[in-house]
Amino acid sequence: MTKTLTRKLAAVPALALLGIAAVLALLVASPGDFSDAASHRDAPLITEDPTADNTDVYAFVSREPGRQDYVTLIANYIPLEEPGEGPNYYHFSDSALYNIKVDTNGDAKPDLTYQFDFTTKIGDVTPNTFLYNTGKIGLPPNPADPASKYTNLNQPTSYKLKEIKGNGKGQTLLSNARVAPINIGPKSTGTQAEYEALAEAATHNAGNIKVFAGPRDEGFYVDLMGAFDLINVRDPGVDTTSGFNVHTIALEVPKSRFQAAGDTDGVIGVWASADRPSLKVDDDDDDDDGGKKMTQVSRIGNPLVNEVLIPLAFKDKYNATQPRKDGQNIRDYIVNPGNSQGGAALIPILNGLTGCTPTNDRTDLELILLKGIPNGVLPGFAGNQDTQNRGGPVAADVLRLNYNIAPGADANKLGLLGGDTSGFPNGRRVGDDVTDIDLKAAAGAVLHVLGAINCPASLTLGDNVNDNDVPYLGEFPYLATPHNGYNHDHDHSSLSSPMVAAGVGGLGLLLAAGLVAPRAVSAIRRKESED
Ligand SMILES: [Ca+2]
Ligand SMILES: [Ca+2]
Ligand SMILES: [Ca+2]
Ligand SMILES: [Ca+2]
Repeated sequence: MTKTLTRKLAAVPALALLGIAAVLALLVASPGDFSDAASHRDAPLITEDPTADNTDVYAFVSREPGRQDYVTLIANYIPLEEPGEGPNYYHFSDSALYNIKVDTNGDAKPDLTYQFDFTTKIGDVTPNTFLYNTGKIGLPPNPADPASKYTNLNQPTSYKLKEIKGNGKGQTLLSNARVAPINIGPKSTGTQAEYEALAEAATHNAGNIKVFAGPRDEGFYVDLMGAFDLINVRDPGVDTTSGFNVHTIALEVPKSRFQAAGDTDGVIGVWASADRPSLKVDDDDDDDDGGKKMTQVSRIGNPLVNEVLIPLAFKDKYNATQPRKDGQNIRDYIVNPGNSQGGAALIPILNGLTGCTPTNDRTDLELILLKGIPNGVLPGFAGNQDTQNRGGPVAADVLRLNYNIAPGADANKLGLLGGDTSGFPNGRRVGDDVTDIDLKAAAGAVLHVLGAINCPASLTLGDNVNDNDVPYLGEFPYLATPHNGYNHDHDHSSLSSPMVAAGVGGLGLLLAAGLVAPRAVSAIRRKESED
């Protein structure tokens, strides 16, 4: 792969490549049908700005023993970050704001925003070197003080963390808090255990909230290389993100804090974003006429929506708009992709593979991705709340978590589709195989198990990459130790293990029955009878 292509690939949010591949396939097949989108098939705007590019967001009840009263929220940035990219390693941008947002009352407006504002000092030990560190990086002298600096670190990054309420009032939770350094190599950061000790010193306590910021292993595993080659599925697939890192912000927040911010039913909606100052140079003097007004340049909720369901022509606008507008802006792309986008959209493409995927009237996807699962559908959902994971009336692409569900003892990577109510789309855990879940669901798996359609091929879809390249942590911040810049590879040799067959458990059947509720079933049957 050429450097240019690698960089483009690195800049595109993971699953976007599936969508691009689909579009390319159509361009090859019938160029005349897609002339408008052809002008948009270059990387969307945010791919020019990887440090502000959201890759994934996670929300789940903490799985660490004794932490069941807490929810872990994680947002990752910088797609396919090369661990050895020195001497000026990737770091959080000083001019961006990084946000994890929580809606407690279902109106798709944030009631709690956790906002990270980073500052990197270049040449903090000495400006008279080209190096990131001037010796082996050591633990801060006063680890209990978040502002105490690592030793020999010549480009330290720190941050201010604010918690902003729905009314706009904020409080500062941390100031000058250190970010974990890059895992450079044995001379700079020692053994893996020594590096992880450095990283652990970047987990801070802000009252009863735990906070971490720094590099981590990219926890999202997927065969982008196969997908990008015109959906060239292989078995086993190749974990394209193997050996790459991301930059992570993570919080562990007590459930009581959501309740204090207005949650009454145990359901929260979570999304992450990045903001940049909007710049405007409008006269010919040398003054900077740009204001300090911040503009959202990236966001993510569910791990499918902008990447594969939103057409290229709308992707930049998606990143700039707010979830509360999703009902009017993007619902039609999700529910009626055949009508709104035509044959080049993912779901019609999947129909080309299965021969049985409905391309319109996808109320099943509307419930999973935009509205949440309504009350009474799943007996496995615990608590006395009046919803399952439906947070409220406003359709929005946010990750909905019912935190009354305790973590499952044997987590199924297929989440709800595998009968595990503590996994995606009830929140999302770091190891959930969202590529397989999303592809199956988009192809009609939920409708199939209900019996609304006969589409067994939908159950077989997946990228045949079934696990991360390195083990996740069993404790906060859960994502694995970042790959070492000096000694890492992307050779994918760990992926020779045979594919694990994906099953749909009994609870999955119940889910399907509820999801497709009478409205969706009748809509699909009506469509079929018209055909
Ligand atoms: Ca709200
Ligand atoms: Ca990984
Ligand atoms: Ca709620
Ligand atoms: Ca997979």
